[in-house]
Amino acid sequence: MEIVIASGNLHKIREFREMLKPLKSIDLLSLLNFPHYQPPPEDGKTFQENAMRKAEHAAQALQRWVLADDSGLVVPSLNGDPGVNSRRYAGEEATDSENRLKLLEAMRALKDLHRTAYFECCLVLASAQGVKKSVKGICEGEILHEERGRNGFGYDSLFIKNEYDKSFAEITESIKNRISHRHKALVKLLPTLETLQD
Ligand code: ITT
Repeated sequence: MEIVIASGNLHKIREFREMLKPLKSIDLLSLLNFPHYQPPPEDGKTFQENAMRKAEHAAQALQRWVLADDSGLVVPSLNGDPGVNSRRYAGEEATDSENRLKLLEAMRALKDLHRTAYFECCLVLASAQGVKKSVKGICEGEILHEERGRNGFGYDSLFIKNEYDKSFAEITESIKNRISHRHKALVKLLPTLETLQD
């Protein structure tokens, strides 16, 4: 059966393709296959609210099964920023690199003890009939004092997972896909995905 990843973020789409490869009965599409579709505004207060909105809106509009992801980086010392604004942290049209620079600047005076952070990923699976399942995954670590590595996207080059000595941008995508917040959320969804029939 076909599932549309309700995302236009190429990096996320690639990670999902890789992680869902073992599910042979699922064919993945993404919003790139529906260039005329307009996603809803992401103005929820939580990742879960935003993921729900993305999933319900796309499932209704496309009349298909969809999987929506809302995710981001939470820094408790910054009162939870960048949080749900992770993509827009340095401004509506900000690039990943501008967002990272703003984060480094905001955390410049913070010593290691205050640099803990976590990535959160909320996934919602929905059809035109409504939401089927909602799950979340969290990955805890800390924010580096400078960027390290060139892989990944978003805040990967600033994030180091607890008990690891390489940033998410220094490890390969296939390793990230075995330990990330997105992986942890997806694992919880697998039993449901395996039961879906055409
Ligand atoms: P879609 O809404 O189309 O899925 P988006 O990039 O706007 O794409 P979000 O609203 O969920 O998605 O924002 C996610 C942002 O959080 C993303 O742009 C990164 O800045 C950050 N982020 C999320 N997951 C990440 C990851 O695995 N590694 C690094 N940064 C991540």
